[in-house]
Amino acid sequence: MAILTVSHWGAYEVEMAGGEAVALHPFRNDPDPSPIGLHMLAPELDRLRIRRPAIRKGWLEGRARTGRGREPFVEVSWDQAIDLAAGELRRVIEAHGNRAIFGGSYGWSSAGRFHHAQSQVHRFLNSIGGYVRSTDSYSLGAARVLMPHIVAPMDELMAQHTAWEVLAEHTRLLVTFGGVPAKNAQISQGGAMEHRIPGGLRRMAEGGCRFVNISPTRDDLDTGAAFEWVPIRPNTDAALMLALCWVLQAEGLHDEAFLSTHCIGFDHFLAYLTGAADGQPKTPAWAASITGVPASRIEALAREMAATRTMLNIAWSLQRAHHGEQPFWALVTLAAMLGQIGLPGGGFGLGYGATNLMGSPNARFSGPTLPQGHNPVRDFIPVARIADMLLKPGTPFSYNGATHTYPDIRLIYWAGGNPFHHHQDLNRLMQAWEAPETVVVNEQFWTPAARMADIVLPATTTLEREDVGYANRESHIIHMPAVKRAAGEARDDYAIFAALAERLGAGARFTEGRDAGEWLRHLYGESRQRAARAGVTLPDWDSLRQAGLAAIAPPASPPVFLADFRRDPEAHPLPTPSGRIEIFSDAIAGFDIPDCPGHPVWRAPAEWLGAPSADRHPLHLLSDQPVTRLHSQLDPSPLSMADKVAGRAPLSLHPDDAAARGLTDGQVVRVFNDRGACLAGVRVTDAVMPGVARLSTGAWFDPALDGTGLERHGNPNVLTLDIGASGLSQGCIAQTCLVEVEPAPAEPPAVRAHELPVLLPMR
Ligand SMILES: Nc1nc2c(c(=O)[nH]1)N[C@H]1C(S)=C(S)[C@@H](COP(=O)(O)OP(=O)(O)OC[C@H]3O[C@@H](n4cnc5c(=O)[nH]c(N)nc54)[C@H](O)[C@@H]3O)O[C@H]1N2
Ligand SMILES: Nc1nc2c(c(=O)[nH]1)N[C@H]1C(S)=C(S)[C@@H](COP(=O)(O)OP(=O)(O)OC[C@H]3O[C@@H](n4cnc5c(=O)[nH]c(N)nc54)[C@H](O)[C@@H]3O)O[C@H]1N2
Ligand SMILES: [Mo]
Repeated sequence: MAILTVSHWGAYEVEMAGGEAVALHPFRNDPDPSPIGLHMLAPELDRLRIRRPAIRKGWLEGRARTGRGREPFVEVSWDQAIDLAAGELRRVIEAHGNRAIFGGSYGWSSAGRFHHAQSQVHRFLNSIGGYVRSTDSYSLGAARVLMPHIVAPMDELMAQHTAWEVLAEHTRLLVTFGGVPAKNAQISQGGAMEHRIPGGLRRMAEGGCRFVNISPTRDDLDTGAAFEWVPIRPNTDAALMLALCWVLQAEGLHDEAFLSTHCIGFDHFLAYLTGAADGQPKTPAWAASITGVPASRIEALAREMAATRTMLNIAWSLQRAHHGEQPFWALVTLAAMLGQIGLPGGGFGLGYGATNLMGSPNARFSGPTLPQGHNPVRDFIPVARIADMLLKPGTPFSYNGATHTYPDIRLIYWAGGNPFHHHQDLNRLMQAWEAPETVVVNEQFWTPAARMADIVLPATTTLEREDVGYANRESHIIHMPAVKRAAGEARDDYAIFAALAERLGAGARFTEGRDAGEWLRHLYGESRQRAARAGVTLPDWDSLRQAGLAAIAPPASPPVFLADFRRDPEAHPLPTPSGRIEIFSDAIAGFDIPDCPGHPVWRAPAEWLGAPSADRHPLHLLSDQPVTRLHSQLDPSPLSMADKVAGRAPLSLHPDDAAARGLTDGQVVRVFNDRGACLAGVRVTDAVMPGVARLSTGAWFDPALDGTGLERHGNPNVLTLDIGASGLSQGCIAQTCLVEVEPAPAEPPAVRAHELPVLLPMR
């Protein structure tokens, strides 16, 4: 086998010459390799590497808090950089305690289990007394809080999804809300070693399964055959699901036995469904007026679902919205009424296509993981409440039934994430970012987050360090040798944190006396024992290094989601308070949260096509996951750049919406609302429904800094809304956003996102 490397996009074969990697090729065992990672060696990326530690000029000279993102950087030696960063950590801890350090450091980092930047930074901050953390994720903010109350924790559910081969054999109808986007399943956290979604969908279609895609966009499903597309107004799916429930109930098509043996609270929900509770029956006509889906189609679809083996699926994007808990809760309720949960090919899926994990059959064990130590600091934020925290220290917020208080942050440490990619309302975040006294960032590239920092420490990439690649339910565990020299003076995050810990008197606590090679051997050894307990035999570390990879066989019988629970709910109760599926949750009802009652409901989001503000901003903006990148990672690569329109991120518009504004394909436009504006390049396509604009995430944030809030590159997050999904979860709601589009001014400002900052030598 050739030398392998692993990224979130999958494994690649490394072509070497003279001891250095010169090219990457698809992994021969992968049936549908992703092109994204093939570009990791591109000179366009290398040019943007951070080569030396760098300090923002205004911070170095007088600790000025303004000037982030505008000022030049002064390059310093590692010794000076470690002194400055360690000195600042010590000063803040002595003056304000560890509660003044925000180390949530959200982000995907890179594949490779040991050099995982999140684990590294958290372990380091714990070794020096702890930090304010963040909970949940941008991915699943609403679902991670909701699902444990009503079925089980998301991680547990994701890893149990019914395997593709079972779906191909048994599912006769797949009704999906938000497609099964194969573009998204290019990735898996830790490495999609065998991409299964394109083949899985094809085999389902060949096996005679019929597909209905309910989505504002058509191209998020590709089965290789024809399918039905039901366009729906964004953020209204909960209303449609309720109407499907209403038809099942009205026509007696619901499974009363399943509801009484495996669920609780159906009666309570029924009062709402029929309108007994609020005077509004959730009929197809009612839902049609909200969703734009014809009432006749809703009625027929409910009957079709009840008549055959039906799998329901929902994209994660639906809960990345205001009241995003509701479509997930309504989907579970609809599936419970159909009564096929736990049967092969029936029931529901939470994000088939969101990553390669859901539906992958291989054995499950916990891979090599760096222990994070103990964090004595109790303060935390729900991950997407960062700007609120920075702007409103001391203010209370509600989360999962309790009230907490935003801490007063003086120092931010980030490694492995890009807040100026991932957060909403970036103009507001820019303002909030002036609050902390110091921002330290470990980065590989001069990303927007690096440019917004005070102390920038250059980190190596996966290609420059030895590691081990593993992801849940994937086909292989893979040794990743270092295949090139580090760029400039870049160091492994581990080495950076070991040096900082040493300077702060916590060296032994952080390293436990191990170097990187010794940690790898140790962590792999532990994981190998866990694998053995799960019935998987792995070679020892030296043999894995020799062989390059080891296969992880699928278990004899592929997973069927919640099959044990269905067979015997007494012996295999769910980890909910009742042990059953909670269509009504006493716990959530007891929290008494105005915007999240005790059962699924339709609540109009703050912005949608039915909102009053749609008069001024009549397009619903979807900022979905990009086809040619993972978030902002590798945005400067040739693959990502080839997808841009006039050098800006492509904005998909329906032909009618383009024509109504006199816009043509390839034109540069200004996308705007009251929060900000960005420039983008128009792509006219009937793959988006009228009234919907699509601007995928990940174009590196390029603020014009001219006081108008204009962004030049097409980053949707200058437009998105920065409020929580609800008082229950406080999740990210990027998909709730109205905009208007107009031609850009003549001679629009050039994009400068991929330029290096001014780097000055130390005087
Ligand atoms: N509008 C809108 N916004 C969204 C979303 C949306 O749907 N719409 N989706 C949200 C979602 S689901 C997510 S998960 C987030 C993703 O947000 P992020 O995970 O923050 O985005 P990435 O671009 O993956 O950022 C990872 C960063 O880590 C750096 N990095 C990689 N490896 C290493 C390493 O080894 N060491 C160090 N020090 N750094 C490293 C990379 O260079 C990159 O800058 O975005 C969210 N934002
Ligand atoms: N290539 C690539 N793959 C990725 C990522 C990436 O950055 N690049 N990011 C990964 C990460 S971190 C995550 S969390 C997952 C996210 O996975 P998702 O959140 O599921 O992904 P999205 O692409 O945002 O949305 C999926 C589809 O939902 C549709 N949709 C949006 N709003 C609505 C709605 O209100 N109703 C309906 N019915 N449909 C709607 C969109 O049109 C889109 O086609 O993707 C992962 N996969
Ligand atoms: Mo995500």
